[in-house]
Amino acid sequence: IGGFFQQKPVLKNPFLGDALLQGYLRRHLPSEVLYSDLLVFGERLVYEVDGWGRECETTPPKLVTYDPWGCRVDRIVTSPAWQRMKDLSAQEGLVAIGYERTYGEWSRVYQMCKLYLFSPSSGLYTCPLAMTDGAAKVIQALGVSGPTQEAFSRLTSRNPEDFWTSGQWMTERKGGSDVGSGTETVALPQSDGTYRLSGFKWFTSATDADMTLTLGRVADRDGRTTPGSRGLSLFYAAVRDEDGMVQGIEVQRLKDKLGTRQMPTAELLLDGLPLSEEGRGVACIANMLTLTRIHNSVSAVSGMRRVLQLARDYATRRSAFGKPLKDHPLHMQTLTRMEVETRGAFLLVMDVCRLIGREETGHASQLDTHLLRLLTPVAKLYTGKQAIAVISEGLESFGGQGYIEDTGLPAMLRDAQVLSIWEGTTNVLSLDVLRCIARTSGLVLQSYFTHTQSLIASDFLPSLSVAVRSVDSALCGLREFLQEAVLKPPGYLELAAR
Ligand code: MFK
Ligand code: FAD
Repeated sequence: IGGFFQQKPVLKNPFLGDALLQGYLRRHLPSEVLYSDLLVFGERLVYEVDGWGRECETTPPKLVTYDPWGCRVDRIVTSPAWQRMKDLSAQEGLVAIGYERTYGEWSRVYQMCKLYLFSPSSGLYTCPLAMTDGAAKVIQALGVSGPTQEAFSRLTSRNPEDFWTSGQWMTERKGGSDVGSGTETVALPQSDGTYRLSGFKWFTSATDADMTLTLGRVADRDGRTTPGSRGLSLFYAAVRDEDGMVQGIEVQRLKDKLGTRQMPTAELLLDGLPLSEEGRGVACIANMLTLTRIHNSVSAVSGMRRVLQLARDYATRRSAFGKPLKDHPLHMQTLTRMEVETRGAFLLVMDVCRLIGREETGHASQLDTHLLRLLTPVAKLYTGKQAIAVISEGLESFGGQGYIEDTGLPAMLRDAQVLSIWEGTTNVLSLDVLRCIARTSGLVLQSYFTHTQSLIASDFLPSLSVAVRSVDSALCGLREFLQEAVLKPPGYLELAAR
């Protein structure tokens, strides 16, 4: 009925459509091989992978608790598309690139650019990849040996047959932000040097992982444990046996979530899980947190970029009041505001990726190390919030269609909402920023101002303005504390306000 049908927005090669990304790479990493890898990957995303991403959303994972004969199996059934994402991730080196280091200190930037292109089409597969990358980093930092040697080579493999993903099981019912006092899982030493874990993990994403890193409290002979985060140790556990069945775990249920529905998030009962490595608890897993928080920031920016690419395309196809939306100055002003936010966030996040690449390849100065420590939580907390706002605005730019489920647009907003919650909420990360300022007697902040001065000198203003707003946001509501506890003598706040 009726003669008019609206053309839909068309996804084009996200690499070709991103002048800022291309410009950034040309400036810092001028490599034809890399450029052509991203170009080809961009085509693959449009013609192959984006459809799998939708399939992950429409065919969410299911938990099969018993087999037909009544045996407990706790099998998480994921869509074929989710399986294909795993193979693709290995083939494309989405974790491996960070460890092969073909581009030296710029390898992380390359890897994160590729993930930035992949993320909005990935059906949330970037979540297990973030944790996999974080686990590989922790294992590498602790020294690759014994069973973790095999784990490391699998986590960083390009061969789909060998490739493993990892979980990051920290949160328990009593504490997600405050894992130090909230963790009730007990680790009992065994005679063979391994540990058996007994506890309940309240949020475990990508529960179909092959291994996990998790926290527990080592018990002495009498079963006594040390309270607080000093009592926590880090454990490695292979989650599956050779037939791919979970071992030593009961999956209580899969969570019914606002978004991220493509990916299983379970409640797990760890019961006699055999373990091999004991680490240094919170301090050790902090390596993982740094990297997964960077992944989170990359996902946030890529969500903003994707909604903008689609909104721009739609503005050429949709007309109102006698002309295309692209010819309405007010509509274009809205898109331009989103563009500025996205560009600033991209530059901030890439700067953090650059810093971690320098640190991992031994090129980091003390200033770089300080900046990485300060800007990782700042970028995560700021872009997490920013993505929700920008993507919400993006949905509005499609009018009513932005609210219609099978356009795929509402899922973008649902999935963005988690970015400010997991991997540390906004306030918890704000406190992390303050803690690192306090623990370095303000040195990290001094490094930040030195850095921003050099950015002004090098015309890098978009990154600067976002970074300044980010720090402001991180410090918001905490100024009194800051002045009293840390900043009274040097007066950094006054400096920041200038
Ligand atoms: C698409 C991308 C998706 C990404 C994947 C998402 C999947 C979802 C995965 C999750 O959500 S996993 C769960 C994430 N959970 C959190 O992020 C917990 C949030 N809470 C915090 O971050 C708290 O600040 C923290 C648990 C770290 C506080 O614990 P404590 O024990 O009170 O910390 P404390 O005493 O400040 O620090 C203990 C040690 O850790 C210290 O080292 P030392 O013992 O050597 O002095 C700290 O320096 C170190 N540390 C803490 N935070 C750090 C850090 N080191 C470096 N960076 C940090 N951010
Ligand atoms: P709480 O710590 O109870 O926080 C509640 C509120 O209090 C928040 O607003 C917080 O900002 C605030 N708050 C807490 N402490 C302070 C403070 N000191 N000052 C000011 N405000 C404070 N966890 C895992 O370990 N592994 C996973 O795979 C995983 N996957 C997840 C998947 C999804 C979809 C979601 C939603 C969560 C997942 N989580 C996972 C859990 C997530 O990391 C935690 O929910 C998060 O860290 C917050 O912890 P909490 O839920 O205990 O909230």
